[in-house]
Amino acid sequence: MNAPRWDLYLVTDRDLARGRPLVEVVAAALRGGTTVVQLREKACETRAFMEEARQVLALTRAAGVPLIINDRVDIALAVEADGVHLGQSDMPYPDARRLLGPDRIIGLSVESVADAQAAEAWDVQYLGVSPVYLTPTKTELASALGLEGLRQIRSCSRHPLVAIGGMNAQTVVGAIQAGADGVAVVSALCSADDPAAAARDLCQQIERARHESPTS
Ligand code: TZP
Ligand code: MG
Repeated sequence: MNAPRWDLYLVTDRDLARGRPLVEVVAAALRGGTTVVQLREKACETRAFMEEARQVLALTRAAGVPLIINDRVDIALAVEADGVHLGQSDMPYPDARRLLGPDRIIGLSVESVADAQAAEAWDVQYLGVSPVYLTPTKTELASALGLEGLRQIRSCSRHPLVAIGGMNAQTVVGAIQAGADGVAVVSALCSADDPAAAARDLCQQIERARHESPTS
């Protein structure tokens, strides 16, 4: 696996896939240029989660992009996924690193400048800056960081930043220009009429953001 590119990071949600099999949505998103996939299952039996992870892993390996498992260090190890994503209430980073070893990806959600400062001590591969905007996709979120919060986290963190929450073709430019290395999306890909076309569009917006100054 080459060094990961965080540009367009798909977080899956089977309930938002409009009845389509998740693997179909992931395959289309990869065709459109998605650079990371996180499998996120909140109500799935372990065995079904593992079977799905193995199917998605075949797709991500073929595309040369990392597969990250949300929360479940055990499943990431069992299926030999590329890494895990941890929230602030999930397994602490040092324990996850001990189990996963030095080479697997560990990403961590940060919801405040204080969370990002605490993560300076850890060799995480990226921080998920969460949420930039409030979103119907995850309703238990208390408040949004906004672009100003993202900028503040950029200024105090050495890690790559992936912006999440309300990211879509209209909002990604602002997030990249505020210092995000990439954007993570759920509904903008899982619920798109054409996830491949939606991914291509998002990739174009990300490239545009990198080549335009914030005021132009
Ligand atoms: N973590 C923070 S916001 C969020 C998650 C999983 C959901 C983002 O969903 P969407 O549809 O991309 O706004
Ligand atoms: Mg979690």
